[in-house]
Amino acid sequence: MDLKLVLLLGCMVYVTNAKSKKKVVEYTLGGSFTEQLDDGCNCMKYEVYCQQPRKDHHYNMNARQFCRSRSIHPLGPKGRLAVLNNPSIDSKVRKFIIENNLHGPKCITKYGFWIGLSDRAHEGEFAWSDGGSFCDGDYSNWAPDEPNNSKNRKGSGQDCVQLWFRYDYEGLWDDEYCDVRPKGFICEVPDPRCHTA
Ligand SMILES: [Ca+2]
Ligand SMILES: [Ca+2]
Repeated sequence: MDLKLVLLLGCMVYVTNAKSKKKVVEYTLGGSFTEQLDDGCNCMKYEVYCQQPRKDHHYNMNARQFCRSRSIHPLGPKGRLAVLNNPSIDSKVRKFIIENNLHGPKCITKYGFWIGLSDRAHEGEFAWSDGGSFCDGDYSNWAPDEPNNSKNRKGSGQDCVQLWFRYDYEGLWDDEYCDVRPKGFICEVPDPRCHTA
């Protein structure tokens, strides 16, 4: 191999490693469960992660990217922030969090978990992380007076949705600032063979 090319490759590896080392943020898995999908064949694994470290900064974006990197097998389909677009899976996830006390201080202190719903692209037009639209009449589970797109802390408002465990809301939905407070988050990871581990 040409010496220049070898040197160039060496530099590229070095830079990539330096970058990835800088980016590594550890997340704590609070718990997970696997659900069989309606097709009777495939499954979805739901992974509940505890609150992000404060240094994560771009909180929702980093949670989103992390979920997109998750897979059951290295070459298997990738995950995403959880799509809780029906009452069955929405209530199962909230129940799992409560039964395992993940809404308490052992897992989160900032009251919420990111899910895969946002109106980041167009204000007021929410969409799911799998590309699914969120239309009038579709299932929703908003907390009272939400989504309110509050601008108290940031002029651009609130565009990222959390399961909210503040007051007596046991995981009702709230639009929240995407990068003001660290949150827990919920990934869904396709599991074509329904592994339970
Ligand atoms: Ca908004
Ligand atoms: Ca709100």
